[in-house]
Amino acid sequence: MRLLLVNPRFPESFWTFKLAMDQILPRARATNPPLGLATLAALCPPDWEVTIVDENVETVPLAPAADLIGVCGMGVQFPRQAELLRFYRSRGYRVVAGGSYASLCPEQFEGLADAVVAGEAERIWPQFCADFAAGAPQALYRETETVALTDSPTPRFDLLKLDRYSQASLQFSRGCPYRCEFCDIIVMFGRRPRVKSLEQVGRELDALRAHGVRRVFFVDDNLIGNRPQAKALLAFLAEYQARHDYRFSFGTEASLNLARDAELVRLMRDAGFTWVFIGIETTDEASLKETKKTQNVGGDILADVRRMYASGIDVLAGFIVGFDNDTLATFDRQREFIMASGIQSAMIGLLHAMPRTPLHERLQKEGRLRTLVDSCDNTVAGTNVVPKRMEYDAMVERFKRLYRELLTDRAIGERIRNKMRYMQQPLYTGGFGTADSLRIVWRLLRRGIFPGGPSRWAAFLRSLPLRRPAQIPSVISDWIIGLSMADFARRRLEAPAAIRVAERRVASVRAAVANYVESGRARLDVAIAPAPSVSLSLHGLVDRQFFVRAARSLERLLKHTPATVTLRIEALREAEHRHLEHLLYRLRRYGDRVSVDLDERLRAVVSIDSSVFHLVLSGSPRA
Ligand code: B12
Ligand code: SF4
Repeated sequence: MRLLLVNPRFPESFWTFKLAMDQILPRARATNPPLGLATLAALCPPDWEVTIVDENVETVPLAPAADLIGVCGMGVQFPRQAELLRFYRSRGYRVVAGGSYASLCPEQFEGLADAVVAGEAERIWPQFCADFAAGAPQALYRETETVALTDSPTPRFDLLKLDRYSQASLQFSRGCPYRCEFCDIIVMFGRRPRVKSLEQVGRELDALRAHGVRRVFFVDDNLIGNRPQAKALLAFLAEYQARHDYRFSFGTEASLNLARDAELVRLMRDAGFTWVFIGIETTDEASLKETKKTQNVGGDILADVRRMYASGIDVLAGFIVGFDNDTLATFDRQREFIMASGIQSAMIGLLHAMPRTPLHERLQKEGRLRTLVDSCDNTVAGTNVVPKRMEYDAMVERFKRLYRELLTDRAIGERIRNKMRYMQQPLYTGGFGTADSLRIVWRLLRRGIFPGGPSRWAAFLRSLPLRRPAQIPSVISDWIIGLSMADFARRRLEAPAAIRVAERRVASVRAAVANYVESGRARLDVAIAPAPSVSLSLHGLVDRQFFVRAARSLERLLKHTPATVTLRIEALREAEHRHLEHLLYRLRRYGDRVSVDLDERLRAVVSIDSSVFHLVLSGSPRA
C-alpha cells in the first residue's frame, strides 16, 4: 500500500517568522516538522510505503503515486486542508483526514474525506489501516479511551526533511493538570498528563542525533504537568547529553509555576533547556481568576520571569486581552509588563473561544459569540468573543496598536536590554556552526538592521552586550524574532494610511495592464476594502512586455501594502512560460499573499511551488 501524508501550508502569522525563514536562517523554511505525520507513519503496517510531504517546505504533488492520501491540520490550516482533500478526492484518490482540527471538530470534514480520524491515532490508526486494506473503512474513527503514550512508536524522522526546519520536534507527554477556561488541550488530551518512558525518549534522541539535529522543541502541552516525571526526564536528559558528549539545545512549553520550583529550574538548566514558552496571559489577578488560570495567581510574575533569566533560560510567552474583567487600560498594563520583562517573543492574542472549550460553552449561553471571525489563530486582529467592558472595534484597534508599540526598533532594543540585565549568562548559544553563525549575523545586518535606517542602527548598537560576549547569540536571536514579528505586523496589522497607499499602488497596476484589459486579453478585478486585493486573469495571449510591466507593478503593490494578488491564467504560449516564471520569481518574497490559479492543461506544464505560492486546486477540470 502506498500512503502519502500531507501537511498543508500554514497561512502566514506571527508564528511563521517569515523574515527569519526566508532571509536570515540558512536552509530553514519553517520552524517545526509535522511530528503527527511522522508518528502516524510509524504506526502503519510495516509493508506500507509511506511518503511525507510538508507543503510548508516543499510543493505538493498533483498526481502522486499513492493508493491513499492522508491530510492533517490545525484549525488555521483547515481551508487548505479542505482544498487538498477535495482536490485529491476529485482525482479519484481515497483520502483520510486527521490532526488537531479533525480531532476537535470531526463534523467539519463530512463530505470532504472518505474517513476522519478524530483524536490520538496510536490505537485507532492501525484499526483504520486494517479496515482500509480489507476494503471496508468506516467514515469516522474516534478515540474514546485513554491512549498510553508508552504505545507511541518512535516517529519516522527519516521521512522528514529535517534540514529544512529551524528545530526538530519531540514529545514526552500529552495533557495538562490545569483547567484554564479557554483551553482546548484539556478537552483533547485530558487533565492527567501521560508520558513516554525514558527509554522511548532515548530512542527518539538517538534517531535525531543520527540526523545531526541540535535544536529540539519538546512539544508538550506542559512539560511539568507531572512534576516527579518531569524531574526524572530532566535528570535523564542531562545524563544522556553527558553520556553521548552531544549538546542538544532544548526548548519547551511549561506553566509559570516552573519558575517557583528552584529544583526544577536547576534540572532544566542542567538538561540543556535554553528557552521555555510560558502561558502568562495577563498579570491581572482578577482576569486570571476569571479564566481559572489559578496557577499564575498569587506571585510576582515579573520576578518569576527574571528568576528564569537568572538561571540562563530564556522566556517566550503568550498573553491574552479580552477577559470579561479587561478594559482598554489592560492593553497599557500588558505593554508595561512585556517591556519590563524583556520578553521578545510575546505572542499576544485577543481572547478566542475555541470550539468545545468551557469558554465557548459559557459564551454561547450568554449569547456572546461572534460568528464572523475565524477562531483558530489566537494572534489575528479579531475574535469570535463579544467583549464585556470594551467596544469590539476599539478593542481590535487597540490590539493592533499594542503590537505596533512593542515592535518599534526602540522597543525591541529596550526589551533586549531589560532582559540581558537579568540574564547575565544565557544558556543559548545558537547551536549553529561557525560558518552558519557568521552567515546569520551578516544576513541580519544586511537584510534586517541596515534597511531600517539610523534609528534602527542606533537601537541595535545600544543593545549590543559588548562587555558580555556570551550574550551575543541571544541578542542576535531576539533581533531576528523582533524584526520578523515587526515585518509581519507592518504588513498585516496595517495603519489606516495603508489604504491610501494601496489605492495608489493599485492604480499603477491598472495603468500597467490597461492595454491588455482594453483589448480583452486580460481582466483586472480590484477591491480596496476591507483588504486590498487584486485579481489578474489572462484569457487571451499576451507578450513579454505584459509580464515585465505586471511584475514591476505587482511587486511594488505587494511590497508596500498588505494586498493579496490572484493570478488566473487560462491561456499561455510556450514561449511565454519563462516570462511567467520571471514574474513569479519577482513575487516570490510575497508568495504567501499570491494565489496562482492555472488552467487544468497548464498545470501539467507550468510548475508552481506550492510551498511558496498558494496554488489553487480547483476540484474538477474546468470547462
Ligand atoms: C508544536 C506546536 C506548535 C509549533 C509547531 C507547529 C508544527 N508545525 O508542528 C508552533 C509553535 C509553530 C505552533 C504554532 C501554532 N499553533 Co500549535 N501546537 C503545537 C503543539 C504544542 C504540539 C503539536 C505536536 O507536534 N504534537 C505531537 C503530535 C504527535 O501529535 P498531533 O499533532 O496531535 O498528532 C496526533 C494526532 O492528531 C494524529 N494525527 C496527526 N496528523 C494526522 C493526520 C492524519 C491523516 C491522521 C489520520 C491522524 C493524524 O496522530 C498523531 C498521533 O496521535 C500542539 C498542542 C498539541 N498537544 O497537539 C499545538 C496546537 C496544535 N497548536 C495550535 C494552534 C492554534 C497554533 C497556532 C495557530 C497558534 C495559536 N495557538 O493560536 C500556531 C499556528 C502555526 C503556524 N505556523 O501558523 C492548536 C490547534 C487547535 C486546533 N484544534 O486546531 C494546538 C492544539 C494548541 C492549542 N490549543 O493552542 N504550534
Ligand atoms: S496551563 Fe496551558 S495547557 Fe494547561 S490548561 Fe492552562 S492553557 Fe491549557
